[in-house]
Order: sequence, then C-alpha cells, then structure tokens
Amino acid sequence: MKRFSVLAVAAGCALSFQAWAATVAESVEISDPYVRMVPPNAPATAAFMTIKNTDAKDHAVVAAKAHINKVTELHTHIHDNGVMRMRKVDKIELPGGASTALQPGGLHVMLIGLNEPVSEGQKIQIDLTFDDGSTKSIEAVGRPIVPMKGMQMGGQMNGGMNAGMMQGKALSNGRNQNPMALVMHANPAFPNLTGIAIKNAAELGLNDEQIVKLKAWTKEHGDQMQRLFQGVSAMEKELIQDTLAGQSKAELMAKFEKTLAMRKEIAETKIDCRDNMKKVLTAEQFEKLASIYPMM
Ligand SMILES: [Cu+2]
Repeated sequence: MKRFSVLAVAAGCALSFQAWAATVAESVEISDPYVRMVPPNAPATAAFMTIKNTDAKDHAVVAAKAHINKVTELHTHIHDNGVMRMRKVDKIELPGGASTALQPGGLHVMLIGLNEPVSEGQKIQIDLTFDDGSTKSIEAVGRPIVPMKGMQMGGQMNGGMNAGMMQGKALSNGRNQNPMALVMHANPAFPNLTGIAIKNAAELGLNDEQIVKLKAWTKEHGDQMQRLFQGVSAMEKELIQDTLAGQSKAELMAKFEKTLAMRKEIAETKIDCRDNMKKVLTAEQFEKLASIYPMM
C-alpha cells in the first residue's frame, strides 16, 4: 500500500507540475497558417490557420501581431440582418481539447496597413498572444485565395453561415431587399460604398454628423439607383425573351442601348457616391472601408 500511495503522490505531482508549467503557447498546435496574397497597394489582408488547444481547459487568443503591417486585429464575420460584416473581436475562443479554424468567411487575423504586398510563398511572422500572456511566433505563408468560393467551404461554415452567403448573395448595400444580386447584375464594377459604410459605422468609427451626411446621400440617390437596378434587370430578362421570340436585330439593339444607358447612369452615380464618401470620411476611415469591402 505504501508503495502505491507514493506512486500516486508522485503521479499527482507530475500532473500538477505539468499543468502549472505548460503555457498556453506550449499547449496549442498551429497547422496550415497562411496569409491571403494581395496586390501592391492593397490596404489589408487576412491570416488563416487551424489552432488546436491540446489542454483540457478552454483558452483564447487575445492578441496578434504580424510583422508586415501597422495594425493587427482579431476579426470574425457575422451575419447581421442579411449583411455579412467583419467585426473586431476581443479574443478568439479555443475550447479545451478542440481545434478552432480561422478561415475565409469566419474568424481571421486581420492585417491592416500593409507595408508591402504579400507574395506567393512569402513567409510572414505572426505572434499570437494567449489568455495567460504567453506568446507563440508562427510563420504563415503567402497563398492566393479565390474570394468567396462557397463550394469549398460550405461544409466547414460555422455560426450559421452557408455557401450562398459566402458568394455574397446575402450582402446588403444597407437599403434593398436583395440588393447584391441586383447590384452585381446591373453593374459589378462599382461598389456601393455608402450603404456599406453606414452598415459598418461602428467599425469605421463614424460620428453622428458623418452618418447623417451619408444617409442624406442615400436618401437623395437611393430610390433612383434602385429603379435603375430593377430597370436593367427587367430589361435584360425581356431581351432574352424577345430574342427567343424572334424580334428583329434593330428592335433588340434599340432595347440593348437602353440598358447600356441605365448602366452608365448607375456607374456615374456610384462614382459620385465614392467621391462624396471621400469628402465625408477621414482618409483613415476610407482606407478601412476600402479594406473591408473586398473581404465581404
Ligand atoms: Cu477582417
């Protein structure tokens, strides 16, 4: 019996020693860390990885610092009232004994204010700080990502996200029922920045005066834009039907010219929207907006 109790005590000591000695940094395993490649002058990018917490206790990543940019934040994507938005989070929870995926459309490390472009195969140091204050340095690799490839990620989505949302179908310009489908259909080349800015007012740090100005712009131009989107959409459907129904080339081309005129008006309004936005927002806010937009 005596021998047994000595062993038991020894084992107990070993366990408690280990629990005391192992930092969170030592007990997590990082796999497949990578950073989304971005072109020169891109204001921001994101890092992804899988973090396995081998400890039985829950832990968290509480901060991150990358070495190619000015500000590094922990982010998630949330589905808010039909809008996919990035949101800064205080920490990324790491449940005990489980793996947590940082992946496009979900949790990520946001690298804002890039000092250099990210190229393929480039090694980027990122320091992750955990809830016990310990830090782990990892080397993430630059890798191309085709944004919003819902097909590949559908099975891994958490927090109620699905492939459709990843493809931007649920994205809102802050005004319309199914706006992105209309916007993409009517004019894929120009982003609707005002709606996005209003929806992300808190993240961008907009003050009341700025919000009032942006809303005034939307109020003035929103209905007209919606009419144009719907007009283009309806007229193109009509064109398909008329073509199949055997209308003459002259008739079809005349209708097609009308859709082009509407598209041109949409483009001009969206450029005005951007110019207004640059006046209302500070340079820093605009840069942040420009960095949020392609990630949505
Ligand atoms: Cu982000």
